[in-house]
Amino acid sequence: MATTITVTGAGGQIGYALLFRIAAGDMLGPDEKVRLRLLEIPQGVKAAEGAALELEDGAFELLESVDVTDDAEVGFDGCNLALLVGARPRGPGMERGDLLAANAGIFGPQGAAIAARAASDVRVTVVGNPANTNALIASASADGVPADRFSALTRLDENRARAQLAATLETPVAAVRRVTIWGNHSATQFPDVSHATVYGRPVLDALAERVEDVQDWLEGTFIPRVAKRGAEIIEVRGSSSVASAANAAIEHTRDWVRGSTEWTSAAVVSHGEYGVPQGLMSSFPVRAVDGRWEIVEGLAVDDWARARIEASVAELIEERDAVRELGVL
Ligand code: NAX
Repeated sequence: MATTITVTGAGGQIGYALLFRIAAGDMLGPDEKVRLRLLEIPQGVKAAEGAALELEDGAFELLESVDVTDDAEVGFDGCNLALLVGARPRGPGMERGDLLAANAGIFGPQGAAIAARAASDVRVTVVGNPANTNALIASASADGVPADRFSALTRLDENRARAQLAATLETPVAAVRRVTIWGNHSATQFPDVSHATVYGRPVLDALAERVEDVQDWLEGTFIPRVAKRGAEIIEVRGSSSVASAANAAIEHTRDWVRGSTEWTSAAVVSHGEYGVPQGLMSSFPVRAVDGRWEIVEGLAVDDWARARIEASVAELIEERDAVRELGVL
């Protein structure tokens, strides 16, 4: 049996970077056949059709079929995995309320179509921004689908944080583990190294040998660099992160399906862990066990870290409340 994977925004940049890697087996492994459903809006269908032609030319042996559609009911029919990439970007002068309303108009109906048409084991990775709240909207609109089948991507932030630590410590990135992103996938996020290790040793100890004042470095260099990396990429590259975002989406979904022994970060529904209000889609340290994200519990959080987490969670609460005012939740 092949896995049916729906990619929304498949005609866009991240879609283009995702599809070929999925077809090549990078997400589900070399033994799992895949069927791709490319869901676009009418203006994006041509680009998705072009990608479908190239997928054909790739002669990927794991790829059983590719369908392009602008109908969500068709796009999510029988889908086991959905990557929700297509979203409404913030236009010039657009207020947050308008942005949330526009995205509620996308993720609400998509959540409903997932509930109506997807397979009973569906899992949904939300990439399109504002990713946490879009995941909340989709989940709230998917009657009968458990909220833990929805998660939003903060793996790119985690990867950025690990890479910055590795560069500073002059170690391979593989040696750096247990970096946590808390809160929202936005500039308020809290990249937390307090439990991170390098070759099994606390990162904080290793940093103390490299930088003059670890706390200053974290607050003045590391956290802003990670949180604003998206803007840095736009400035240097002239376009937003694409391949790194697609890579993170693949790693996130791969771990979710196939399991992860080490912890990672993902925005998942809160049951009140670490004081995050129940029902919010907030980023936590997680492990994937038997196809489910489990929040890593019992970590010590000091006052400084708690304040950082609360600041990001406050933003998620504001977004949720703005969406509630629209009558979506
Ligand atoms: P693009 O503008 O290149 O592509 C978006 C595509 O989505 C377009 O082809 C558009 O036609 C399609 N689309 C819009 N509404 C749709 C709908 N209702 N149904 C299906 N398709 C729809 O953007 P791209 O660079 O691919 O980025 C996609 C999203 O990822 C953006 O929201 C972006 O902000 C977000 N990102 C999220 C990241 C994360 O870590 N969570 C990092 C990268 C990226 O910034």
